[in-house]
Amino acid sequence: MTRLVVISNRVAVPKARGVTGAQGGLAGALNAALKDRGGLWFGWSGQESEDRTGNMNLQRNEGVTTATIDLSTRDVDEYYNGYANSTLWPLFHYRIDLTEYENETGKGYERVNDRFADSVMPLIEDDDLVWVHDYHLIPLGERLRQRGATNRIGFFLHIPWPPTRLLTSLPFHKRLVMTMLDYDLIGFQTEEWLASFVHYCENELGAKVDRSTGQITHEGRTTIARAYPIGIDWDHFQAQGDTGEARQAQQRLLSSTRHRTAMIGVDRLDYSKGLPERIDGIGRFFDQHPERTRDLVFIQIAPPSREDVDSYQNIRSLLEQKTGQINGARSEVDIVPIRYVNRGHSHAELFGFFRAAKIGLVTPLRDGMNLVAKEYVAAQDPEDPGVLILTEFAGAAHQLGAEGKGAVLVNPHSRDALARAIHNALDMPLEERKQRYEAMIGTVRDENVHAWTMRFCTDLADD
Ligand code: ADQ
Repeated sequence: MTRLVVISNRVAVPKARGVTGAQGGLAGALNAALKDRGGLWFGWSGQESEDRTGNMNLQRNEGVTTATIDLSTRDVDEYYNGYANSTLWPLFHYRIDLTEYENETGKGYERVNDRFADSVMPLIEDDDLVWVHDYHLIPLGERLRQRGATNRIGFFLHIPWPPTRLLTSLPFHKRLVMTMLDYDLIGFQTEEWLASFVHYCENELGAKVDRSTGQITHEGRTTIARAYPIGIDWDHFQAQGDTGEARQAQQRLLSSTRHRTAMIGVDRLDYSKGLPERIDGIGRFFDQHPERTRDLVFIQIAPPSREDVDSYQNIRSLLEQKTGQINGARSEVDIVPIRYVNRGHSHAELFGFFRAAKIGLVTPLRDGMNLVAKEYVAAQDPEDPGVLILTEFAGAAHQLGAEGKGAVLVNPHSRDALARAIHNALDMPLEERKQRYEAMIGTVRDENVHAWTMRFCTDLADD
């Protein structure tokens, strides 16, 4: 089997033992694929120094080598906080109101992609399969080709691909997309994002597209673009659910909510996750059904992320303010309707919380896939499953909300729709909850992250 080289912004450096067992999720799946084939994982160490040191840190464990480099403070400002997280992330999540269009950070982004290419190129061998991940590294394939790489090189985008009319607001958008034609295979989370990409290639580049094969040809370059919906690490997550830590977490939540139904949200603190809109929807539900304040408690777990970016600081204070208003208006001596927890939890604890919560509220305004929705379903008791309320605008809705079965789909922008969905979920009979759970669980179990890795790598090696 050909060796695999994974390149992503950050590298999950494996522990000395039990690499996949300890991590789970994407990191675990990539490590498993790397271990199967033997391989290398390259990226940024997460460290920054005043001036870049040029040093590479290499570690080897059970057939997997990780190689990391540090970035300079300027690189982190321009590439990571700047172009990646203040330009591409908001734009690709349809938030041109939050998108910063700065040529300077764009140059920093290109410089760091060149730097990645320079650093990783000597580590790539002739027959290696190379798999580049996410919006931080869109031009990396082109940069590797410029340095002579003739390998099969694939790219997977974890976030949505925006509609053409939004993408054209980005200066130099053609230059960015043209770089993607140097990949042999491009993966998107859903057919919807794939269709937006194909639309752009046809209408803005004038590329020739063969929809049956996914082939896109332009100016002598051909790539293949397809949808590869990512899944959770099912086995790892189930094993987490079987621990004392998970059972304790479940018990803790159950005993603290007593006779009330617990409804849970778990998200990184990010404006794409629709958190203020979610709180507004809950507020509308309590306004419409004040007598049910004694029936429902909402727990939102949202650890801070990307705190160096301004728009992320604003979301935190907005959320605290909205939560405070509802709690101020509706609390009793023995009741607080919303609990807002500003820190992360282990997957074992999350499993326990998900199982204790009879409603899972996953309402991003836009999300590439959303693995929390799948984890919530995976943690349910088949004999007494909870209800998943899921945004229409996440990739996961394509798999879990089809034909009115499975998740209760909701428009996350509408307070009334959210309030109605909560009301519906709160009173849903056991029979319907079971039917909806049955409609989702097979997909969550079988279309897991290992199947996803296998599908992408097989196509990349074969096509
Ligand atoms: P994210 O935006 O980070 O990922 P998501 O897929 O929901 O979104 O979560 C990834 C993981 O983080 C999940 O395993 C979840 O359990 C964990 N997590 C989230 N909040 C947590 C919390 N409060 N405490 C502890 N753990 C938490 C990006 C894209 C998604 C896409 C993934 C994978 O934005 O659309 O699904 O990549 O491709």
